[in-house]
Amino acid sequence: MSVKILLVNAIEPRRHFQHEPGLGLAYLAAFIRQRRPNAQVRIAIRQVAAEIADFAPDFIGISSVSENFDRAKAIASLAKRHGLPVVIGGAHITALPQTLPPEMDIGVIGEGEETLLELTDTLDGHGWTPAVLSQVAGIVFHTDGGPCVTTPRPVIEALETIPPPARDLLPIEKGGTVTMLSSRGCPYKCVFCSSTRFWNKMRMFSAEYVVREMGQVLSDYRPSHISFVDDLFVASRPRLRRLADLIEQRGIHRRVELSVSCRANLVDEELARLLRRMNVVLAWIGLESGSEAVLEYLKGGNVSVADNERAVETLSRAGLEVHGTFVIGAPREASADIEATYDFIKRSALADFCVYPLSPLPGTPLWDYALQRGLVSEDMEWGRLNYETVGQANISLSELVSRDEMAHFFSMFSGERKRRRRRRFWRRCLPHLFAQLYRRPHRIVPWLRKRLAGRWGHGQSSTTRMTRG
Ligand code: B12
Repeated sequence: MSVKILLVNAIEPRRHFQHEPGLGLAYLAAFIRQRRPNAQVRIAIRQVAAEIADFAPDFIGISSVSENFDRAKAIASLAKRHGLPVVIGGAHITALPQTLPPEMDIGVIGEGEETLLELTDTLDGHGWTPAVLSQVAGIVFHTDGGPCVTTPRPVIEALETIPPPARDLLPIEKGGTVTMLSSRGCPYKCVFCSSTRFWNKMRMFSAEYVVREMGQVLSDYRPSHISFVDDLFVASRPRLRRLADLIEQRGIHRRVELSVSCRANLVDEELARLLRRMNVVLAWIGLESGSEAVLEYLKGGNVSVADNERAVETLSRAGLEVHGTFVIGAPREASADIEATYDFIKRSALADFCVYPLSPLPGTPLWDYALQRGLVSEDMEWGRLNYETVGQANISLSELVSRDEMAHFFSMFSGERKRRRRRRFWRRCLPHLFAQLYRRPHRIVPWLRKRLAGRWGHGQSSTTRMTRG
């Protein structure tokens, strides 16, 4: 029997992310299709009911980060109304498997390819009975005694055995931005990051694998920009050198711009040169804070404010745009620390930046801290983890700065951000404006309207969301 699987990304329908849905579901689809050619897989974000009616799947697989878990529950209830088994996977259920709700049958913990394959085979075989499920590694399922977590499944060491994501199932526009991943995990343990604890250790696709996938993406989508959404693309210098050589040898640097994530303590002149050779035009860095004490708390003492300054300088001087992300609201962070972050940004060469409220993501030490203080719970309204909007609903970890002061600081940062983006827009737009005036003066108004609407971003939409989740 050929199994039919509908994979759904639990995203708030009203919220549009540039890179949605993530690659996670596309990796699962490619893996199942490669190992079980008869299996049929579809990926849905919206109109899930219509997809169920049209595709009639054997089961539904839902992917969810914590702040969208209530949305995931709603999708599961919908599937249950159609009598379908429901599997949940992703960052949330991996961090809190015991929160598996009755409307979901199985939670897949951690990396999902092998586990989903085994579940697909068992459904096809004896069905998902407790006896069968208790033998499947890396899941949580319901028993009379409550959620049962089975033995952890080891990660796939040979990443090369995982086929590239099934992008044909994703709504990717030709000529636009395509996201890629060249690694899983991060060698660092920032206090707020759930990803590094999700993946546990860092594994990287080889430079040859990455360049092969870039070649495929270029011929399938002719993107103007490839955005690598790795947690830390530059973690291995030897791989970076090999990547730069291979990209140049294949002329890929002449066909597409790239954006990647960096870390200040890894930035030096050679790294900047390697990124420029690969035609990386935009580098994101988690700079986090302008206060040494807060930076130590957030990042663990392996990067300093001086490192951050030098990194922004080095990359900007090499011609890259540097976008920095910062977090404020750490428990022991005082107003003076937040002012230090503001001063850092003011004196920096950052092309753009985002400031987020520190959020206690499940699976992180911050979650445990917030749990102790009764700020979060395992049956909470998960949307309160959303840190897109700063307001009363949000969870504030700060012990020293009031919500009103916090709101004041955020308006200060967004004021500086608007100024900086306006400056950047005109600095980028003016040369093109004069060229347009010279070449096609009669088309200047529609040309300007398009520029103003698109805000001239580098694979960046005006929602200012960086792929740093
Ligand atoms: C790219 C990215 C984005 C992109 C794309 C998002 C998307 N739809 O996936 C954008 C920019 C849109 C984004 C936004 C956000 N992100 Co984000 N994002 C990432 C990032 C960097 C990579 C995701 C990815 O593709 N991973 C690689 C694939 C292979 O892994 P995967 O998606 O986890 O899937 C694997 C397993 O989890 C599992 N699996 C996953 N789903 C399912 C489903 C089933 C049925 C099964 C069987 C298995 C399974 O199998 C897959 C293959 O092994 C991750 C960090 C990371 N490195 O993973 C953060 C991360 C997922 N994001 C995170 C967050 C918080 C967010 C935001 C909430 C931030 C915000 N406030 O706006 C939003 C919410 C977006 C949303 N999904 O609703 C957190 C989630 C933590 C948590 N506990 O919730 C992460 C872990 C980052 C972190 N530092 O902690 N993000």
